[in-house]
Amino acid sequence: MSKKTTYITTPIYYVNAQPHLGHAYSTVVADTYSRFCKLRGDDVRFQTGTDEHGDKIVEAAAKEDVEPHQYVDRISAMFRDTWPPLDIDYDRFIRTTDEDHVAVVKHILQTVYEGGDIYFDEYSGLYCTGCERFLIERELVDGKCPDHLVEPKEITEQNYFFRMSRYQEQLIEHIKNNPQFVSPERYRNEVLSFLSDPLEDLCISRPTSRLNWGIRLPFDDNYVTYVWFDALINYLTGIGYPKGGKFEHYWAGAEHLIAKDILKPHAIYWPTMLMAAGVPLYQKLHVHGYWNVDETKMSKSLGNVIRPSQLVEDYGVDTFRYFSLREMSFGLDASFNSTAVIARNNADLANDLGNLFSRSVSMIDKYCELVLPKPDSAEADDHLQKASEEMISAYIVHMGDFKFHLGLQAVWEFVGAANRYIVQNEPWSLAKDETMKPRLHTVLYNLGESLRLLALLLKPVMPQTAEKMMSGLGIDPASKIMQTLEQGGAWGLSIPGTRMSRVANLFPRIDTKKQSDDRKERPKKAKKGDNSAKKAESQISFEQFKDIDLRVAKIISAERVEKSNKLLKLTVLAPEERTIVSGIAGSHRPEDLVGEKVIIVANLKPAKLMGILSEGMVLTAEFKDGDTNERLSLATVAAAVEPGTKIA
Ligand code: ME8
Repeated sequence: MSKKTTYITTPIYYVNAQPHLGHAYSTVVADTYSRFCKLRGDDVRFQTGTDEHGDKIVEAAAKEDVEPHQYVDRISAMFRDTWPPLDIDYDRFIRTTDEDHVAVVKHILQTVYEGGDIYFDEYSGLYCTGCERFLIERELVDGKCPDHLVEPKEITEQNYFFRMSRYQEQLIEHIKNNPQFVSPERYRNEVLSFLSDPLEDLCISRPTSRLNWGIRLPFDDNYVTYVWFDALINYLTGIGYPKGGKFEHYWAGAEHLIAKDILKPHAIYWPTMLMAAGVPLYQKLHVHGYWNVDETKMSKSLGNVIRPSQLVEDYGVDTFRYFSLREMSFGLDASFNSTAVIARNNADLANDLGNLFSRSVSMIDKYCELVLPKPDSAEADDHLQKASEEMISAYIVHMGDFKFHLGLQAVWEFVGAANRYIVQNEPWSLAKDETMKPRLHTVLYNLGESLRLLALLLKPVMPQTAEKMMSGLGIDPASKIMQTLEQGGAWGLSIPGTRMSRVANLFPRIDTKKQSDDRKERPKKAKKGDNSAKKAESQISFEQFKDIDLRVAKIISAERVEKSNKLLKLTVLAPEERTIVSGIAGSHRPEDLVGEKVIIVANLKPAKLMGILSEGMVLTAEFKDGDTNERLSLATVAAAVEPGTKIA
């Protein structure tokens, strides 16, 4: 069976500004999707690039007092250099100044012109330089362009027009018959609502007397091509249109990714252009929302523009990739703030995933000399396997639907299940009993297998982390079981006897204090009521929690400590007899306590209180009795629980 093809594209970014968080997000999404499709077994092509024509670029170059071609070379290179540190693995970086692109734009223009869909006409209209297009009256707010807050200029010009209106009904039909054509649904509805009014034709030329920097019309040398008509065609150029098998092969699987700002050119201009040129329409348009920073629109004038290099430096590439995909519900706006990134790093990555990995590998090290043990076939743990299967099916559906946050949620449910599996099975207790060795081996094998599946599924989102995990697990990334979900998604493919290795912490915790000191010169408004970082800071790892030995203790006698109003001397069974001195005399009468089953910290270092050696601590909750009296309530358990039972 031949492979499904997927051709995923990002917008080609304008070179009038430097790369920022928004560009980084779109490109990370496309890269993750491309890697996910490869994992699914597709034949994938991924394209990004830069949009280099138009008057905005001429203005930006003039500000720097350089020629447009020098300017675009410089900024385009900045975009190109931005991607390797973010692990963006594209197949082509296209520039609209590339020779092959210029030729394809001319070819399409000529085809559409000869087909009768381009005509020459005089036009008067309100032109906004920021938008690089004529605006219609109803788009203005208080007479100004709502995006650029300037009054558009009245211009009368002779120009070439694309007969877009001719394709209005055909486009409406197509969108109605193909629910997946524009998604999420809110953007599909927005496009249909726009199309409920008559569509105007599109002015697709600029006289060279006004703008010289662009692709000349093949049928009139006095004009250059309107930048959007030029830019959209990049999606065809990059896969070899019009000739060659590569074009037909990949175009059949074309999916575009954009943000909501450029919905209209992609959902209306582009499909009608394709119809006029006789090219089949793309398959899907995926539209995401906008990132704000600390709830505020990102803008140069506010000084809150976040650069991709800063993101990598501050948080590390995989933490940024994970955060952006986990935090934004695709299609909706989201707010970026450093507190939230650190919280996700410390809780989801360092605590949940990082600890699962390091504990599992260190137990395999301790009990099996770092070699993956052979599971006892009679000892299968179906529920863990079932949880892994549920994770994989949810992951495939959600990642394929651009619901990355749900895909990752499914993965983290499994991380939680694997962490609970350790607690439930206590490998450290199994290791104490020689007869439990087969069981211990099964548990450790299952942990190794869970980690392999996690590395496989996390590869598209966090390529470096997945590699580190594979290296720790001793699995060659080129091995068959790590190539596609089909080859590696089944449970039980890890090979017993594989030598593993200790690798550094997957995710060091990020110290919020250090971060804020480092970032003093770039102060950030903290999000109101956001305690997530504080919460993450005070969290302890499972390792740390495991070290606290909480047990049920039965009080068999209680008496006041001489010369103390606060202290009681308790004798408890937990299950062995021990003495604990506790400050509960103000809240409890000794005679009421005998027979109570309380919770104690059993491994607290013994300490002398009023000359009595106290071996542990009784847990209590503080409360107010009336306005002033502080009282303590003992944490107790049901009578049927045996003394000495471990609390987990
Ligand atoms: O529009 N949040 O280029 P552009 C999320 N050249 N994504 C954002 C964002 C934000 N705050 N800001 C920008 C152009 N983006 C044209 C495209 S395509 C044929 C031509 C991302 O540099 C998002 O992908 O203004 C958005 O659609 C794109 O950058 C706009 O990039």
